[in-house]
Amino acid sequence: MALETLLVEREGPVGVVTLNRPKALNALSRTLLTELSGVIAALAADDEVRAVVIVGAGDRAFAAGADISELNTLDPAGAKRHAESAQAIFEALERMGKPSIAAVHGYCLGGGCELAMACTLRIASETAQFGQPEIDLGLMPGFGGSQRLVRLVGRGRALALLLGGHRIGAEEAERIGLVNKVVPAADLRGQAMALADTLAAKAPLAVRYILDAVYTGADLALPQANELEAALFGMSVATADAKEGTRAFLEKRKAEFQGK
Ligand code: CO8
Repeated sequence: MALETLLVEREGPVGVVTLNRPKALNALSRTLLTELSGVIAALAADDEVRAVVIVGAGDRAFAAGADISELNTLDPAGAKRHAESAQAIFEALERMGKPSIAAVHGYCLGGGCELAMACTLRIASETAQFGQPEIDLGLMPGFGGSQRLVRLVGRGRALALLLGGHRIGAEEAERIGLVNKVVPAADLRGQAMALADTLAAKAPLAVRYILDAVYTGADLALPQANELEAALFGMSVATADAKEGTRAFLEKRKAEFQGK
């Protein structure tokens, strides 16, 4: 598939997706979202891909939001459809069954922040700036941001960002739990790739079950969430990788996981 707005590369078991509209600060146009949908489906289906890293092209932004030039022509019904379609794409990313890492530098705003939040983990360069500035356009987030931000940083902090529309730096984003780690700008890609390689070497079925337990469990009451955990734990014990992992521990050697 020829892509206009994304670059997709493979580095060993890691799929690297570059948001590639640097002149528009990698704003998430309809074309980009459609291409992202296809790329996520392909990466999810490829058993050799064990982790995904998403980065922004150029030196200024991960992504500065949805493409505003496309937003002001939307009618209410079209806007709802657009939001639903982007939400489905971000859900597909979140529920891909393998970990994704947003490696964030520069602006990470609006839909860009919503995309980063749909990734499993976020690493930020010291230069990164996060925010949900939709309010200053007379809008609100529509790609899941009002929901994922609350889940990541808590209601009070989420409301302050959603209603304030202001930007916060990488250190504050780390302090409130919006990002997992802040690194020097020059180390961003290297550290994101190193983390992706570490996750890619884990037992893939156990990774899948943990992601399922966390994301599905978050929407359940604790007793049902614990039932889900027990069921997934039983499934993890049934894997060849669990036998290998426990045997390797007892034999004092490194486990060789096969994804079975
Ligand atoms: N969309 C389209 N183009 C953009 C965007 C964007 N979000 N952000 C920047 N650009 C473009 C600019 O128009 C400019 O293009 P050009 O060179 O052709 O004029 C280029 O990128 C560079 O930007 P600036 O000249 O503005 O650079 P500055 O350094 O002056 O400012 C900022 C950088 C502060 C990041 C500024 O560009 C900015 O405020 N951008 C918009 C940020 C924003 O409001 N994002 C939220 C967008 S709304 C959203 O994400 C809603 C999601 C839910 C939608 C639901 C749909 C139904």
